[in-house]
Amino acid sequence: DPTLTLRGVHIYKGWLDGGAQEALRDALREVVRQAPLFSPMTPYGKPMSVRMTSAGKYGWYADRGGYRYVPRHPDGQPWPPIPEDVLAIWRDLVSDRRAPDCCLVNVYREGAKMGMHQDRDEADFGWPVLSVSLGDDALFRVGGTTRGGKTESIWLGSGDVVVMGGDARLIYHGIDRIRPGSSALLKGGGRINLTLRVVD
Ligand code: MD3
Ligand code: FE
Repeated sequence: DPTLTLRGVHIYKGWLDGGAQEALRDALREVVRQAPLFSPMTPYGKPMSVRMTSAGKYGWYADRGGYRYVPRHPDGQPWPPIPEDVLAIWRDLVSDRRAPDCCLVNVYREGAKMGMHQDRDEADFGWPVLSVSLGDDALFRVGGTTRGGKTESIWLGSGDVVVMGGDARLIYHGIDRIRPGSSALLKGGGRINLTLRVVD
């Protein structure tokens, strides 16, 4: 059962123990080796402060032409496979009948943030989105299904897993800031967030 539920968002505090976090970190090092991090461009032509890459059938990509899922890294190669440890978290908390198509890897250094947005580039909002936090703590903000309106915030720590399904699937959410130095998991500090999604 979730540790707590905030506006329909289910939060599993400390779902991954230290050893599982280290194994995931090491598997992601291989993903980043095969699919280097890049800074997506916003429609305004300013790069996002979060660096990204993906694993799976599709990766999320943004440039001045907009946001979309694409089958290849910007360097031309297909995205690497989603690590087995990551798929196991999805099977345990979401479904063993369908695997996710995309594992988006977001990397936050000190000062990086993600503005309030909805995740609506997927074909079927019936599938939840699952998020895994690794490394430094992050201040996660959730609102409602329309822009503006009241919001609530919660700190996410390393090993926490969040599942957004049902009415929560289309809520506005973002990351206001990270707390530098709060975790020793990642050499050089910072935070990694994985989001798993069914795309098509
Ligand atoms: C609530 N990432 O990649 S994960 C994203 O920590 C994104 O990097 C943030 O938002 C991060 O799109 C937040 C938590 C999350 C992810 C998807 C959601 C919360 C969500 C979809 C619907 C509602
Ligand atoms: Fe999002």
